[in-house]
This record gives sequence, structure tokens and C-alpha cells, in this order.
Amino acid sequence: AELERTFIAIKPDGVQRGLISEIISRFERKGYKLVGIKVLTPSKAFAQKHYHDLKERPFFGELCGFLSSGPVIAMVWEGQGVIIYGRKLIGATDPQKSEPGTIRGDLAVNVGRNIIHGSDGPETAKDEINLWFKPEELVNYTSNAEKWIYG
Ligand code: YYY
Ligand code: MG
Repeated sequence: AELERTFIAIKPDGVQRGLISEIISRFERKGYKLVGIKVLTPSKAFAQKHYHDLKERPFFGELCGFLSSGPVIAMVWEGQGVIIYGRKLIGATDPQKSEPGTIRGDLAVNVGRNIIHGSDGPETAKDEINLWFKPEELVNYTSNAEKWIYG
């Protein structure tokens, strides 16, 4: 139904800790639809592009070094309200402040190792999807569950 899409990435800490299926299942069980996924280790330059908005922040170097330190699961999820609600599923940036029940609240403790990235708005979602995926790497399909999810 709804074509809204967001970019979600499981960072190297989430991959190394064996949390891939746990994180994917939270988006999947909610009713969102996976339309693109790949595993890759981004270069430092690519990480700097992804986080370009934060280049003046003191943690920028460490953040980009960390994102490029190992395999990342890059995904595009689709569904009604998925950009904002995806951020709710993820929880606050600092896991010390994330509510229990959120991905970071349940599964992380430190802001520099908060296991997942999600786009923070429609513009960044579009930019990040375009940065990480070619159009032909994304699928369009109707899930049989959609009529039960959307009515
Ligand atoms: O979108 P989100 O990941 O929740 O937070 P951002 O403010 O965009 O920061 C990106 C990334 O930077 C965050 O997930 C962890 C890291 N970071 C940090 O290491 N220390 C901070 N004080 C703030 C952010
Ligand atoms: Mg952000």
C-alpha cells in the first residue's frame, strides 16, 4: 500500500553481536516490508558521505571509523509512516535514554555503539537510499499480508 521508504542500517556492532535477525524481525513483525538489503563494509570515505551532516561534531572521525570497521547490513523498509515509526522502534540516540522496548533500549548501552541507523526524515531517507542503493537493487511487490495490515 503506502510507498514511504526509509533507510535502515545495522552497524558493525549489531552484526558482530549476532543481532541481525533480532533487528530485522522487529521491523518485519510490525508490518513493514523489506524492499532492499545487502551486506557490505563501507569505506571510510563512504561513511563520511553518509554522516556528512555531522562533520563538524567532535565524534565525527570516530563515528566514521567505526561505521567502516566491519560489515554493515544496509536495508530499505517500506510502509505507512515507516520513517517516523522506524525511529520509534530504534529509540533515542543514546541507549542510556532509549526506552525499554526499543531496539537501542533493549540491546545497547553506549551511544558510540548503538547498533542501528535510521533515516530521520523524508529528505534524509531519500538521500540515504540513493547513496546506499541503486534503483535496480530495490523491489516493488505486493505482500499478501497487506490487506490484513492496512485493511
Ligand atoms: O540519528 P541517530 O543515529 O539517532 O543520531 P545522530 O545524532 O544522527 O548521530 C549519529 C550517530 O553518531 C549516533 O547514532 C551515534 C553517534 N553519536 C555519538 O557517538 N556521540 C554523540 N554524542 C552523538 C552521536
Ligand atoms: Mg541521525
